[in-house]
Amino acid sequence: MEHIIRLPVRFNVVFGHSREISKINWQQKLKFNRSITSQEVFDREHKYGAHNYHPLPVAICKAEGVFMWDMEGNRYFDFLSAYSAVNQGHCHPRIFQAFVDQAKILTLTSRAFYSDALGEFEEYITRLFAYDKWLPMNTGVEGGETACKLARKWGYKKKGIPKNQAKIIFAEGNFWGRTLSAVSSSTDPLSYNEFGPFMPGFHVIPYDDLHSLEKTLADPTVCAFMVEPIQGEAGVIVPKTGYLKGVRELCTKHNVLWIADEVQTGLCRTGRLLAVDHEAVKPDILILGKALSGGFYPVSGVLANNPVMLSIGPGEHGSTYGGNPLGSRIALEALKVLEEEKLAERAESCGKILREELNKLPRDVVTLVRGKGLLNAIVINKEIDAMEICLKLKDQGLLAKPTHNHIIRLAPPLIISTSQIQECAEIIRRVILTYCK
Ligand code: IF1
Repeated sequence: MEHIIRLPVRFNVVFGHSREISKINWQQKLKFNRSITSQEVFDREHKYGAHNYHPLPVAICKAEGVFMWDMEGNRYFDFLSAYSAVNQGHCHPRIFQAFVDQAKILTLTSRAFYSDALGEFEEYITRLFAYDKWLPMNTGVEGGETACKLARKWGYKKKGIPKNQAKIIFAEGNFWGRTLSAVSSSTDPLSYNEFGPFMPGFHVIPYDDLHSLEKTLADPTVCAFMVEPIQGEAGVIVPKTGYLKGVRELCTKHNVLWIADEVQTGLCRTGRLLAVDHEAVKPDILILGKALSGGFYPVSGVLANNPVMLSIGPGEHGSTYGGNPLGSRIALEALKVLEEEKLAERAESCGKILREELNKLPRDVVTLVRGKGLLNAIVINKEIDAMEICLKLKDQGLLAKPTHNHIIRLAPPLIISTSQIQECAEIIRRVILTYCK
């Protein structure tokens, strides 16, 4: 049965993108509201879709800036940002425009031919991050795969590692995706159990531990150390100040490539363009994804200088969609938005306010607050069910997801305003206070 959904008063909101939003025809957008209920959405996905996720029971049918709406027209603050893919806010009008403009002209050539868009993007991104070259892929995990392949090639060609003996070192608690390679380095049984046999040549050492790293890197068959500057999936684990500098020094000393996985921490999320900027260090291979397209399209890739990047030649790596003109134009605009809207500065200042407010919460419920910029987490007293808290937050108009049972990640789009951050901190406080004895 078709019926028009009447919007509650709170639909008339002030959007994160302020005046620019007029470019999107809001009336038009509302027409996409479906005539089914949230429950029907849950049931249909459950019936026809694989059961590889356990989503929060909320069915989203549209989003704008920092907000999402469900089938019944309830509005929520998005405190997940699609795992940091929508740093620029949902449906950013400028990225949307770039998307539409390019989609009308040329979307895909494959890399069998040149396109005018790829080189333009490559020039921009390599200048922005000061690397010689860009290798484009689509998803974050492909970025990780690419980095590992580059490191192995470099290891054999440049470091002189004997055939098939190259080792790549990872940190305990790492997460870089779901492929067989990625789960081969995982220390989370849920990720790797019964998916073996695993990729050989992968080794794991403790995170935030320079002593273990130094011992491991002395092995001349090690070609790379891959690490997240802040571990996301592990529960927003921030290493000690000086860790990244130490990693840089040790990798240089032992002629080992440092691969930084900035798929989640990169692109202004932590209050700097890159999380490694907090310690002013430069990885040999930098992996980017997620927010590189602001949520419009999967765009990922790696940056490296010539000695590393040119160790791979034609036919040795690639992807049908990698570096496509549509993705390239979207990513170009997504990067410009980050810069021009000063989203690193906003993440830094809003993050400070958020952590300040969260730190006022009773310690018997919120035992720890951690994070950088707008990549944050609260650790909940183990006796309390974090999922239940998230359901209460949802009822109060804020969407966040628990991880590892007792951690709640708090990562809104970076365009959030200071007054909105205050409003959200108040929602979180209200919910947390219901657990005080
Ligand atoms: C899922 C968490 C986030 C990543 C880092 C590479 C990738 C990711 C540092 C791969 C992906 C995701 C994917 C998402 C859950 C998720 C996640 F909950 F596991 F912890 F973001 F916080 N490197 N992270 O965090 O990127 O191939 O997915 O594009 O559902 O698996 P991808």
